[in-house]
Amino acid sequence: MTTMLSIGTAAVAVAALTGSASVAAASAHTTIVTLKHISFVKETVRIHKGDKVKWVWKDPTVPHNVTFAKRHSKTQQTGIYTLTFARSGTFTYHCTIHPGMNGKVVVL
Ligand SMILES: [Cu+2]
Repeated sequence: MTTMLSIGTAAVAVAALTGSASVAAASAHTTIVTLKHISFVKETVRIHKGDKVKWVWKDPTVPHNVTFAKRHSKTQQTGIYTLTFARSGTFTYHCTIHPGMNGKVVVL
């Protein structure tokens, strides 16, 4: 009885250690932009070189896309799209379906 109990405790300790190790490995930041009410929220995000932006679709009945000059997501109603920004600069994007639905990523 006592032996079984201590094995269980050891297993929990190992799981906790693994969890904290994977958090430490993720050094780049991810900024989330939501597609909601036919707009990008937030419209302008500021990040650093090597960081990611993750767009999350939350307008369930309206399709959108994220379109940059050189890259674009697919048009969809739910899902995500992630890009890593390796160079500094200001990158504007828009949704090709909705005029005025614009966003900007400023990479410092
Ligand atoms: Cu749209």
